[in-house]
Amino acid sequence: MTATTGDNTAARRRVRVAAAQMGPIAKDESRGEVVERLIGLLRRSAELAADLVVFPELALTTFFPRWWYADGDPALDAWFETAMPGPVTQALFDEAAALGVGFQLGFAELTPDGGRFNTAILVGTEGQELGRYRKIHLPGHAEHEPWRPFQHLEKRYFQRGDLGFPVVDAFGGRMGMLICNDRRWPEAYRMLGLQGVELICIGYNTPVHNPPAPDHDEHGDFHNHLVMQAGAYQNGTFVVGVAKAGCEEGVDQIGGSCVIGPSGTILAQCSGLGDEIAVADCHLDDCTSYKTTVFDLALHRQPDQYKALTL
Ligand code: CDT
Repeated sequence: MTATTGDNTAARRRVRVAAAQMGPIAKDESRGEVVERLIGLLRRSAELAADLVVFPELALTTFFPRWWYADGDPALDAWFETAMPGPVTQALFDEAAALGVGFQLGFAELTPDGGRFNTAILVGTEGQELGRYRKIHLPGHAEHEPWRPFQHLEKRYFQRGDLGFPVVDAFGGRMGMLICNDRRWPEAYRMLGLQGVELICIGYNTPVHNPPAPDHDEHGDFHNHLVMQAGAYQNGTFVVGVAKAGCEEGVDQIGGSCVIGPSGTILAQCSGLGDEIAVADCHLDDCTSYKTTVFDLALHRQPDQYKALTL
């Protein structure tokens, strides 16, 4: 665990953020067991006086898109949540409210009308949902590809998010969410940057090995930080990136969960591949010098020259 603290004058807006990395979740680990792990991370974060705890993408289950399921297979439906909170996850919301800590949680969402999304929610210190984001950049493939050592079937199991890139004013600042592969796309950060975002929460599950491009594997940790640090700096915002890490059902996933400042530098980082917390104070007013000078978006952007971006 690493910790950074800065001065805490009343004039400066400060949110203490815990990047709550998780180690692997086994395929047969129950929701109840996972929620107990999440509650443990929540309590440890509260002991560190965190205001906001950020959990990974699809934090309630193993990363199930690595397996093929035929349409309509009830085993696929079992990975999805039909209510949030639901009967099992309610305990997490209750504990957060009792501790007075907010959190961001990723999960697979099955809506009443059959919509399937890779979703994250932001929950306030009273256990109330403040905002919801549904992943827009879905990686991988839609058909079974047996040549792969493991599947990445997000394009099959999820629809593209239909909520845009929302921001929500909470924790004394302007918050946004992205999910995993979104973090590799500058447009995703910029959509939030254009709305004045000051802190972006990002959960991820990233295999070390990318079967279609194995030559990228050795750069996985570098690429992870490269894109998040650039996204932070180029939009004058804090970024909190949180992994589900370690060897999950035979697939190694990267760690490197961290809190990044608007300078683009890493303020705190997990060191291992298991359940671990990295905490940092995010002084949100530190965003201002970036947002009002080199990345004054209203002053310096040249959108009429960017038309190809929306073709
Ligand atoms: N979960 C997720 O989005 N993972 C992707 C893996 C890319 S390789 C198909 C990522 O961008 O980390």
